[in-house]
Amino acid sequence: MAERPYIVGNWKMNGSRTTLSEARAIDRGAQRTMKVEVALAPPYTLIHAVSREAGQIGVGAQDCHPGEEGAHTGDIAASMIADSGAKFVILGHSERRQDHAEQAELINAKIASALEAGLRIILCCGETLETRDAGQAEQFVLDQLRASLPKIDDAGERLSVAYEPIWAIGTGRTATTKDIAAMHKAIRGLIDETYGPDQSPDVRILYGGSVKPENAGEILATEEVGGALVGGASLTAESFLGIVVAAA
Ligand code: G2H
Repeated sequence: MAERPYIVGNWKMNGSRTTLSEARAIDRGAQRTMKVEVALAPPYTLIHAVSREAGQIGVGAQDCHPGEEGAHTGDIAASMIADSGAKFVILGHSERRQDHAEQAELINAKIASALEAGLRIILCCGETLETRDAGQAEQFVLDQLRASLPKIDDAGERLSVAYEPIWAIGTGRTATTKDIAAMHKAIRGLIDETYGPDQSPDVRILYGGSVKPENAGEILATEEVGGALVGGASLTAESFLGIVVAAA
């Protein structure tokens, strides 16, 4: 079993609210809490600067292009992200699936490219409220993962899964710990089947969706929750480090 909880900030496209000085403050705070693995995915424009200065936190990207290089105006390849100092990439986030109509085929190409570039992956999954209300959440999430879990021998090293119910993202609503536990248990079952007993215990399953200092302790104490992917509450060092402390 992965020993330390993994707390990852996803700064999304929050412009002036995402600064190098806030990243420095997060890094300093993380140095006081070695029991937790802390990471941050700033926008592309800050990856190089943050990774040059970071002493403690892992730095990653929020997405990558599936190709290695070429004429793709405005896109960033996984190898370029790795060259900037990033160590991981978030893929399959519901905001990418929704805003850019990303589906498994594209996400899988991105995963392959990221792995080739030596990056670790945080693969996101999660259902809509409609799907949950129809009683199909578990089947939907497992199908999403079945379609994208990479066939690799070192999943324990390279892969985390983030369960983020779409209806809980940025809404202030969180899933109940009962719902989280049930979904994470189902995901663990699939990861066991896919990667076997040697690798599976080290694949962390993160929860994401309105995690904040006030609810982090309870969520992180839930069975099979190996950490959190945090959006809004990662934008200030104060609230993000509140979550880190709750995880310790
Ligand atoms: C879910 C999460 C981070 P928030 O997208 O990935 O964002 O914590 O703002 O719900």
